[in-house]
Amino acid sequence: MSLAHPSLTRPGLTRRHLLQGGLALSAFGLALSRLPAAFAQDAEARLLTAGPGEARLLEAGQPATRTWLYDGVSPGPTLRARQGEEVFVRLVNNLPQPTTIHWHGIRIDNAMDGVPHLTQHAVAPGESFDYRFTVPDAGTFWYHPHDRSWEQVARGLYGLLIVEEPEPAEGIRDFAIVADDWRLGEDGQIDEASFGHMMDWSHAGRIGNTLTLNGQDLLEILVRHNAYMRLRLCNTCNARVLELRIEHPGIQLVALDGQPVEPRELTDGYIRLAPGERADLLIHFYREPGSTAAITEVSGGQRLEAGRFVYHPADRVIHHSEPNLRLPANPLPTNLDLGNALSVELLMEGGAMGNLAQAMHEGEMKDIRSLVGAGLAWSINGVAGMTEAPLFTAALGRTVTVDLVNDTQWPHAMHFHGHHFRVLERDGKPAESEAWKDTVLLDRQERAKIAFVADNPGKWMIHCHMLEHQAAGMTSWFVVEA
Ligand SMILES: [Cu+2]
Repeated sequence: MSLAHPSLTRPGLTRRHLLQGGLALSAFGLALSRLPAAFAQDAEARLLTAGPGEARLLEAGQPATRTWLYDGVSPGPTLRARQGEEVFVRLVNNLPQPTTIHWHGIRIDNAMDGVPHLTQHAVAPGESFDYRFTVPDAGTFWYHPHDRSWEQVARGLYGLLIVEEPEPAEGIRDFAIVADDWRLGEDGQIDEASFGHMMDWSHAGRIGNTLTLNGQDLLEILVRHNAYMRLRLCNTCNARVLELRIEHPGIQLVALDGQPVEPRELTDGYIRLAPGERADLLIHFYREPGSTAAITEVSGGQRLEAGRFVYHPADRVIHHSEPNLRLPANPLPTNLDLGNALSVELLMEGGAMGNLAQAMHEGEMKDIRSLVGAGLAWSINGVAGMTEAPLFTAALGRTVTVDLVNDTQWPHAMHFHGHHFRVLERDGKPAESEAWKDTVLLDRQERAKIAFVADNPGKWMIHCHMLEHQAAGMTSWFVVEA
C-alpha cells in the first residue's frame, strides 16, 4: 500500500556493482566505451528503466493491465534526495519509442530539463541518458516523459521525486499519494484506439474512467490514533482536474507545487488539483481507534471512494512533544521588481466551442479545418505549436509578468519550466493565495497575472498540462539569457 522509497544515493554501492551495472547496460546495445566519464569515476547513477510491464490496477480477480512503467512498478519508484544534493539518474529506454524525463517543478539546470528538440535529443529505444542535477528546493516534485507525454503518461510512466528538508520533521509520518485516472476498456486494458482522438484533443483532454491512488483501485492506509502524517498528493492524470475530499476534520495545507505555504485548514477536507499540481497536507488522526476516513473524488458530480484511512482498532501514538511541521522557505528568488518587469501577454484560444478561425503553424497561416487536419486545436498568441523564435526573452534576473488570458471554453493548467511564479491577480482582482507555483489552473474564460524572477538561464517550455492540449498546440517557450 505504501510507496517504495528507494534512496537515490546508495552509499553501499561498490565498484563491482557499478561494473555489473555497466555490463547490464551493454545488453541494451550500449558499448561500455560510450559510457560517460563520470561512470568510470565511481559516481553512483541510479538506473531508471522505462519499459513495458503489467500493473494490477483493478480489484482482485480482474486482469492485470499492460502498461509502460519505470522499473516495472506503478507509480514509478519514489526517488528521494536531500535538498542541495546531486541527483544522478540513468534513464534506460526499453520502450518501443523515444522518451525523455522531465523533472516537474525542479528549478533545474536547463540541459537536464528533458524537453526533446529544446534541451536534449529524445532517447531512442535501447539507448540511455544521464540526468545529473542538483535539487535547490525541498518539497514534493515528480518526473514523467516529455516526448509523446499524452501517450506515455497515460500508459503509466510517472513517479515522485521527493526532496527532503535538511532537518525532516520528527514524529510525523511521511506518506505520498499519486492519483491517476486511466482509460481502460472492458477487458481491463488501456484503451489504445482512442489515443490521438481529436474529440479528446479539442475538448477536455483524455479523461479516464478508472481512478487509482498509488496504482490501486481502493487504497487503504492504516493509521493509528494520535498519529501525524505529512501527506503528499500529486495529480498525474493526463487531463482530469481532481477534486479530492479527505473526510477527516482539521487537515492543514502546508505546501503547493513543492513550495511551503502559510498553513491553513482545508474547508471540508476539499482540495482541487489540476494535472501536474501537488499539495502537501498535515493530518492529525485524532479520532477514536477503529475509525475510518474516506478519500473521495467528486469532480464527476458523484462521490467516488478512491481510498480510505483506517485507524488501528486499539493502537495509539504517544508523542513526547507536539510534532510541528513548519516547512522552511526554499531559496526562491522572491523579490519581484514589478516596476521594471518585462510584461508579456499570453492569449490562449481554440478548442471546441471556441472562436479560433485560424492560427500560424510552422510559419504558415492555417484555417481551423487544416489545423484540425494536422492534429491541432489550440493556439498561444495566434500560434499553434512550437515556434522558431521564443515567446519572449528575459535578461537574467529580470522580473517577468505574464497576463494569461484563457479565451476558451475549457480549463487549462499552465505549467512553466525552470521557475516558480506567484499568481498576483485573477480576473483583475488580487489573488487570495501567496503560494509559489509551477502550474496554474485557469478556468474557462478566466484571466490571471503571474510574476517570477527569470533567474535560471536557458530555453524553457510553457504549456498546458492537459497533455492533449499541449500536443494539440497549446505550447510555447521562452529564453532566459545567460
Ligand atoms: Cu489545456
